[in-house]
Amino acid sequence: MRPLTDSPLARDGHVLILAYDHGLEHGPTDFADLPSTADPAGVFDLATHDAVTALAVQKGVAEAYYPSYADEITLLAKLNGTSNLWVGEPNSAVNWTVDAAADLGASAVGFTLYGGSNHEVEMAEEFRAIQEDARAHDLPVVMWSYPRGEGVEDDTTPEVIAYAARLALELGADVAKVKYPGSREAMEWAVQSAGPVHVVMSGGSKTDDRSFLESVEAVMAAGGAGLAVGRNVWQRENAAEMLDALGRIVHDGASVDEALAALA
Ligand code: FBP
Repeated sequence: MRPLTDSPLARDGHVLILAYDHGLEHGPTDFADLPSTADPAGVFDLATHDAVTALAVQKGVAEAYYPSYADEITLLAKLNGTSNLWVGEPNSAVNWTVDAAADLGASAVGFTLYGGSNHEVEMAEEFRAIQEDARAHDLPVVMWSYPRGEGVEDDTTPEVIAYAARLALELGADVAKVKYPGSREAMEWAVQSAGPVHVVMSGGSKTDDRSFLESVEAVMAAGGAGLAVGRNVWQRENAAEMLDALGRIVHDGASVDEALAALA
């Protein structure tokens, strides 16, 4: 387990990952309200913001854009992913090997595990191979730990999110990316359950400024390491200002009211 003080994913122990794998996971509808967001270059530009500690993208986007940004951006290679066109039990194709991601210059790798899916067993076995390859390359591993499928009625209850965080520890991830379980107390349970694994919140669909920032503040107060966020940043016209605000909470320990001052 690599502490965040020594991790390429963090600054001073705090994590602010910008996620942009939505073109695969959700499709172009995520770009419809702000069509400029379909262009990866705009999001790579955003990821050069001081507050961002890493950018998570899939292989094709990384191959096409990362070489031009290699000096400015820490690449988190998202190794598996599935389109929204898939209708079966939650599952995720492994699209990228650790070796190829390392060759491109990735500083960390990410993998989605759908605990509770009928495909959990094969996904956990795929994770094992990736985790061991990542250890060989000295790359930290972020688990998108998203219980869902037939075995999971509600994927954001405190019990499910604590279990999601624990799965990351049991299977050997360095960082657990989990959905917000609705309160600081529930997030504390997730953080405790993860032991030495660092827990970050998954951003979720775009919501109003205050509610979103309050959830981030609660995660930090609960002992979380930060967040990995996509739509709540780049779906906003004022995305850079939102990163200013997030940086204040995640890196500087500011309150929501102090952070809101960054949003004109
Ligand atoms: P958001 O902050 O936009 O929710 O992005 C986080 C993320 O994990 C992305 O990496 C991924 O594309 C998406 O959420 C998956 O969301 P879901 O599977 O819940 O629809």
